[in-house]
Amino acid sequence: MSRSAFPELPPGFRFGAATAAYQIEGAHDEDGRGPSIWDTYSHTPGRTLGGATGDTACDHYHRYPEDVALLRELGVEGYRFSISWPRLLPDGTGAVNPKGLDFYDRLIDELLAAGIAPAVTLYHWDLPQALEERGGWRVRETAEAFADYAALAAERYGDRVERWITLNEPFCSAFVGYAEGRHAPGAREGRGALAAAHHLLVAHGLAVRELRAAGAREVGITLNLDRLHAASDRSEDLAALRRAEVLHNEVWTEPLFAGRYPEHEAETWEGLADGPWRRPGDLQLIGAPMDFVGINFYRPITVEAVPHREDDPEPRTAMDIGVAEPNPYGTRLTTMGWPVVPSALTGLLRGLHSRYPQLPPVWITENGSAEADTVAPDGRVHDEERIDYLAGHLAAVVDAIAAGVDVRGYYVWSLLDNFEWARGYEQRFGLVRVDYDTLTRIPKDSYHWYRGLITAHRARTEEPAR
Ligand code: IFM
Repeated sequence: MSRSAFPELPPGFRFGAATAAYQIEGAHDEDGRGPSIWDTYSHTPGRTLGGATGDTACDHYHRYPEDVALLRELGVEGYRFSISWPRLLPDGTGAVNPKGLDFYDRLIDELLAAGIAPAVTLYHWDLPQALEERGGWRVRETAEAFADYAALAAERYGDRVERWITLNEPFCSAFVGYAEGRHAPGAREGRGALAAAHHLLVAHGLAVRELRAAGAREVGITLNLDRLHAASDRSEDLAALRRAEVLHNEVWTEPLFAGRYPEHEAETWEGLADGPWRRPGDLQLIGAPMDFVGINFYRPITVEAVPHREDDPEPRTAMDIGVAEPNPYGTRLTTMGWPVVPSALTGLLRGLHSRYPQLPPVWITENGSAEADTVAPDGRVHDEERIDYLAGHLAAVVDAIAAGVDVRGYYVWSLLDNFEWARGYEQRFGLVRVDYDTLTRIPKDSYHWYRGLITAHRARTEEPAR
């Protein structure tokens, strides 16, 4: 067991764990669920490592009582999971699937019975395929369909859900999905990606309106903002850094927290940004106040200029910004190849806090590491690296709070090893190991460490009973 000291978070700070529907549920064609873009993408040869799909994943759809028992034993106060849009609405709009609705009723009730507060993400990348065929996030109708789906979910589960997250990491949905093509739907279009980014923000705004109308308790969004550095002080790399700041961060933070589009967007996209997808009133819609912002953080990114490809039909896209290799930070890499630099989380949070006076309270909605876990002869998983990673990043949160950032809680990514998108099942992020042959769950040492941290936090911060 690791000796990593427990970081001391303030009284009232909350601990949780996170997952996402397509990454764990499986049961992809069961009980009326429709296909999502990730079903299509993962079933397309060559798209995912080893042809991995989410067809079975962790079989959470059938094993959720066991997984909730693991959460209860872990001692977390909250569980962040996502609803599969095509499980509720197989075609994205129209006919509702009652068995899909029932599944999340059962999950939520199981959580509440275990004393765990549900935090629901409405969109963690699994767009109904039927909507992609009608244009996907390139078209505004998808944002309108999302609002209807949000209203349906809020109406059904709003009495029991503590926290609603409209979108998870819209950067990935828009730019990794529609510009780089490394995620579903696998498109490579600069223009389509910019329209998608805007429609995702509109979808968020419309969903906030629906959630508020249904009396939702707390409403926010989850962003994967990045702490960025230039690979050198060459003017090309500094310009690449400027573009990356727009693309990774300001596309989202400026409309959400400052009521404006990014100042440097025109030079970033050479005139493409301000497309016909923008309508009067959109900024007001997108910028409606939220109760919190979720931040997913894993690693800092170094950018360097990559020459524009002559054969690229679009002027400038995410594909023009390269990530410098190897690790310029001189620190350990996780198996994702990501450098471990906890201070970058403090820097990111402090930067947001000083730039945006309107920033709502922050929740870290994902943080964790993929490691080369193995089962030791004693039957356990001794994942010291993950424990060090978590301890370091929680200490970074302590530093951010000390510097004045209002951080309320932390959801570790992830409860379970799961389907890591295009990288299949090789990357293991879980506190709990999943054997993909037997679907057996084995709590790792990091699980026991996190439980110890939560217990120590409670003992240190809670008022003794009189
Ligand atoms: O697994 C993903 C998750 O779905 C979104 N945030 C990053 C994680 C690790 O890559």
